[in-house]
Amino acid sequence: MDFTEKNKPATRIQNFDRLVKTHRELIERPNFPQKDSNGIFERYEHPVVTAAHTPLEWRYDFDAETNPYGLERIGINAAFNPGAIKWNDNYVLAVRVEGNDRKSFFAMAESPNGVDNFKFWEKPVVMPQIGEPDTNVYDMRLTRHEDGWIYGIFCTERKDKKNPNDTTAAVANAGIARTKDLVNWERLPDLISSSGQQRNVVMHPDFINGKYALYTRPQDGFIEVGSGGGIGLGYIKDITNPDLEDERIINQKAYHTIYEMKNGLGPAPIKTEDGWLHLAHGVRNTAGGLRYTLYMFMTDLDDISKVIYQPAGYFMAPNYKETVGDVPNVLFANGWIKDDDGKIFIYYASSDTRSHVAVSSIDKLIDYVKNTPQDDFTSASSVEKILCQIDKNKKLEK
Ligand code: M1P
Repeated sequence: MDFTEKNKPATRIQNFDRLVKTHRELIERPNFPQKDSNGIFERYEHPVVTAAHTPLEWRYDFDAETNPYGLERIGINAAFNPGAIKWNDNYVLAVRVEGNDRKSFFAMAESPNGVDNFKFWEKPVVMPQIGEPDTNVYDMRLTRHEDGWIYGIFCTERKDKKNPNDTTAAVANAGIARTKDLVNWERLPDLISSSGQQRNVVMHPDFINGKYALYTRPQDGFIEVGSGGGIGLGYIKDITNPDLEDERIINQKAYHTIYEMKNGLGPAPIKTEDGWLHLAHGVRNTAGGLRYTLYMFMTDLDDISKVIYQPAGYFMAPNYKETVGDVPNVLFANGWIKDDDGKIFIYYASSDTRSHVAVSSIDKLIDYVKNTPQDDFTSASSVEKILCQIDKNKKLEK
């Protein structure tokens, strides 16, 4: 915050010092791993970014003359679904910031250690508009591509003009932008695909046979995937004319699983010696509404369309506190960072409200993906696996 004399208003609002103190205390609050862990990952105690972390200058007019009551002028409702990237040795999140007006935009928040002290950059991202303006943008996945650019692929949402009288009817597609500095963005045309709508589109970091590879989630409607759905994979020859070819589903929805209703890829996959490690979300319906959990799978290094491991069930589900928020019972992740020492920072959001971190390592996640039993889709086979493990453990006791 620049509080130099030059920028100082004639008289500041009377609550200025208190606001600054409370904000600073929140941002500088240390964050520690929670005591309970399943060994696979460690959740951290506090969310890393919330609406209250957004800069005071975005929300308050500090001038007592024009804001005599010291009121918040521009409210921020939520800060969630962040993309993530390691940047100049720091951890940078491309946060989906949502105003009280329900419009989302992107803003970068940076931390020196990945778990606390996340500070927003001075200004939100100014996303160039080409063609029909976006009504709303969200859920940016950042990919450092081997072509030298950093791509941000995000959902762009606009009114469905085919249903002019339905004020809730929308069309979702993938917006594509690229940058070299995370500040100046070049907007490319939106994804051209044969599906009615697209969400959860993610760019693969390497060229595949000289083409850009994109993970997709084709869907018939805005919320319902309908006859579409599943995580798809398609290819683009020229990213400045992003015409998706050969799209096919590589990770299907399946009856009576945590991804029964829909699924979608999270961040770009991480390359390991054993395969490409993927983090995704799965959605099932319940009497209490949709439930979003995170799951993992691994694809072949030589054939990125081939799933070679997929543990049964979820990797992470909302804990009690995380179930509460604007859209309850949701965990969603579209950002993670792998450090050179193998540490993995998984950035996830709870209930479309706030952003958290969980920490693991590449070795643990490979072990998790390869050695957690896969789903055989019946209760009897799940019992069978428990019995096998009991027997194995019994032998150890003798
Ligand atoms: O509200 C939960 C999530 O719903 C959508 O995800 P999906 O398309 O997979 O259902 C997105 O709007 C996402 O931002 C949101 O977190």
